[in-house]
Amino acid sequence: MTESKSPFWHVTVLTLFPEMFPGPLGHSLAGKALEKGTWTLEKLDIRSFTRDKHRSVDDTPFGGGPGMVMRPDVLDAAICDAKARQAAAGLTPGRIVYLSPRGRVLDQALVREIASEGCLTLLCGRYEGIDERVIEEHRLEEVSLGDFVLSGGEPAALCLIDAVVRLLPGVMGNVETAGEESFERGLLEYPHYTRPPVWNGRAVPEVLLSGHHEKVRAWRLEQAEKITQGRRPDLWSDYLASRPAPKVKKRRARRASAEPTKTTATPDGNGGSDEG
Ligand code: 4HQ
Repeated sequence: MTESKSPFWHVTVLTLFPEMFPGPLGHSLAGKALEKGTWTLEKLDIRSFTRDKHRSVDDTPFGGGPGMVMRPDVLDAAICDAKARQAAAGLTPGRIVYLSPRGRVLDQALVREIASEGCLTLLCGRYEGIDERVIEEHRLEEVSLGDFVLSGGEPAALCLIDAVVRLLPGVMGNVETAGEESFERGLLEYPHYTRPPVWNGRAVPEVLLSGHHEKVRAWRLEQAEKITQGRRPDLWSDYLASRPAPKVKKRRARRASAEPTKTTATPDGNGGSDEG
């Protein structure tokens, strides 16, 4: 209980609202891990990099139009300071992410990538966004949480940090670490049940009470596949494309002879190709 190891991961957050961090993360597994020193968080208040009397971080857009744009000089000073502090802490500078609906949409693959890097900088914008030249100057990588509009990048930053931190070694105990989890396999979650076995006249599927682990596995996989196929055709086609042995009867129609492929789980036992 007393191990004090060096942190696995560092994040610097540039924001006008530093009090929003760690926010909800302080109440979860991520918060425990932060206390343990598994990861470190530095918050930099963008407003502290202003130099004028009014401490203004934004200005009106050239060309007209609604709203305000965050000033490049202020953001540049903040980003340079973030880099300098990381360097002083002996950290190898990692990517700098600007949370924006224009960016690559965050998915588990990107979360894994970011978790594998030692250091991340997140820039949270407000108003209409930031001066484009800052994106170019500092090679900001734009990342989006999804196709909707937030009032600021902070909630997106919190989501990204949460998703990354739960992947860090030692944060999640043993749950899901074996890649059992839905997105790790490219599938949505199978249905979960707990006590009581009958609730409001609704019984838990019998196979789950059978104690027959292989049947339970097969049932869950089948459910996960059905749910994914029905709800997320995009994930389903990716899954089909990346499976070691597609579930088609006419395998011989392809050049299957090249690889010793096996069929997936059959009702009568383990014909699976990806079991340990
Ligand atoms: N915004 N994913 C505009 C987002 C957003 C998203 C953040 C709104 C940046 C300036 N961020 N600000 N979607 O909607 O990350």
